[in-house]
Amino acid sequence: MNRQTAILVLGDQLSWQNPALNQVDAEHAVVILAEVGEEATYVRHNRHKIALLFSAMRHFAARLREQGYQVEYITIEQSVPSLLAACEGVVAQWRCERLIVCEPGEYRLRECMQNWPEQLGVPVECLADTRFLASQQDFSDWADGRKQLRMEYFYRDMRKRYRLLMEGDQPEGGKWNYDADNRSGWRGQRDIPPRPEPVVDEMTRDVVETVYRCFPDHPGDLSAFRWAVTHEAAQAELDWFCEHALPAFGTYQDALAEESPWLFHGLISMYLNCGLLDPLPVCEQVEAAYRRGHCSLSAAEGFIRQVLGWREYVRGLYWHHMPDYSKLNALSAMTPLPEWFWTGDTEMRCLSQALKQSLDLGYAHHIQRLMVIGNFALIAGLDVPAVCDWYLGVYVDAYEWVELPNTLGMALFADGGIMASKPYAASGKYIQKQGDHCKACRYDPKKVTGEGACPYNSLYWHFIDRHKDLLSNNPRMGLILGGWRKRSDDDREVVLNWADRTLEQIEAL
Ligand code: FAD
Ligand code: DLZ
Ligand code: SF4
Repeated sequence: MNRQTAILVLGDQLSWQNPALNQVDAEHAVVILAEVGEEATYVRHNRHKIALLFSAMRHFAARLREQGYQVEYITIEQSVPSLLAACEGVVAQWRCERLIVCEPGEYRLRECMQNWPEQLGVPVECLADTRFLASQQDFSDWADGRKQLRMEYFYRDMRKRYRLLMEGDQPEGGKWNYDADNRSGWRGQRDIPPRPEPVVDEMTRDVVETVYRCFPDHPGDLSAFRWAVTHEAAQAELDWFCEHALPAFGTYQDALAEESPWLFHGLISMYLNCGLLDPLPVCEQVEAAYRRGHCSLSAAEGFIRQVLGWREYVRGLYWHHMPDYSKLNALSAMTPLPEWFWTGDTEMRCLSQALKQSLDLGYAHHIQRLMVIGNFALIAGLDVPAVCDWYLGVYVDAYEWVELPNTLGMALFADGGIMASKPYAASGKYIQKQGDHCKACRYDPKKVTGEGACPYNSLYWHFIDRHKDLLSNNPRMGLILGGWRKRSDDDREVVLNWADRTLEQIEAL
């Protein structure tokens, strides 16, 4: 048996646009897809994420076979420990002369692959990932010589480059950004459309059973498995979103609702990030919905900004700053993660709901990730690597290129402001304004100290006080710091003492 070229397709590269698949004719290649313990357990991955990838990998392998590819598919039950071991076996079996792979999305794996030519005894070609709209070179060219790498300017360039929501060389409607229209809180103003029932086929049922058996200690309630595992099914999810949720997406983008984990969000990051959807057609479909009058400009712009702007920007930032970025801890945050991060058992209603759905469903929307969980981690000073590993493990859409800048940079300000112009720290007042959790909570968002006071309140001021020197260089923090300094010493002491007490009892909150 001889196939000259082995092609490794990683679990998050399940796309016909994968450049490794476009290098050689099917009859000369053997494609490797491998479910391996090392990838599944390098953090405590949610069973939803493992099941989504294993099932999508199995479906993609079936498609490849239909297209005439020879596929070597290794299941988790074969107990091949690592991707390298999987490649070793196949390269030897088929006497391959080289291995081709599209570059992985995580630095960790890219580093490992440096040694693969020696370990495998054949050349390894690692191809640039062409499935993003800005290459690493594009981002570096944009970043070079800039003092600050703000997303807004990157996004404007991307709008011009891809001619999305443009009128000639001007932004559609005259403004680049309609963020100010996208901040409504949730008070049950309208019906939230029910999501379609998931279609779980036999292949997915098998995977679910296997994942329960092989990953007994991981979080994730797979009785609620609802993810698409093929391109067509992911496209159907996007179609449903454009039809039913997009019109309200902008308005309620920052809302927090007791009644729904999804609100009007897209639920497409998991598909974009594993290759089942490509970003440009997604943006074009949303623009088309606006052009035919189906949604407002602020809804379409709000959505396109996330995919064309934030998603591309965080990836650029990751590769621009790695490997040093992952070690940053600008605020020296080291408090151990409370145990309830792994159960959701806290009486803080907003947090309990966000944690529970993250653990059970593998999903939380942006404001839950940023302003509920991330904000708590920031103001309580939780250990940065532990928080990042938690986020990387828990979400179905998490890969380090996207998780790390969002968590370490945006939520925890541990990069000292490379990503965010000020820390996203907020008190309970913000959470109360954005949603309806507080009504159902044992804590009172209006109380700062004393029995029943919302923990976010005193912790917020504790955060401001302990970082006042660092924050005083930040013009956007001037007003808040000024207000804090104007308060009497006694007043400040009462708040800080209560926050200390709250931190001492963090496990019992
Ligand atoms: P929607 O609200 O419908 O948004 C549409 C799309 O825009 C998303 O699908 C996503 O592809 C993109 N997008 C929006 N915001 C961002 C962003 N900040 N960075 C990158 N893409 C964005 N997103 C991930 O894909 N993987 C992660 O591991 C991840 N970790 C995060 C951690 C923290 C602390 C925070 C604050 C955000 C994180 N995000 C992450 C970004 C964002 O929260 C998710 O992309 C979004 O919640 C996914 O749900 P959705 O598809 O319903 O998004
Ligand atoms: C996340 C993940 C998991 C859980 N399992 C596998 C796997 O068994 N095989 C595989 O090829 N990929 C998996 N992945 C995705 C990889 O971790 C991902 O390709 C790298 O982190 C690079 O982004
Ligand atoms: Fe969250 Fe505080 Fe509101 Fe409770 S009172 S839901 S802890 S913000």
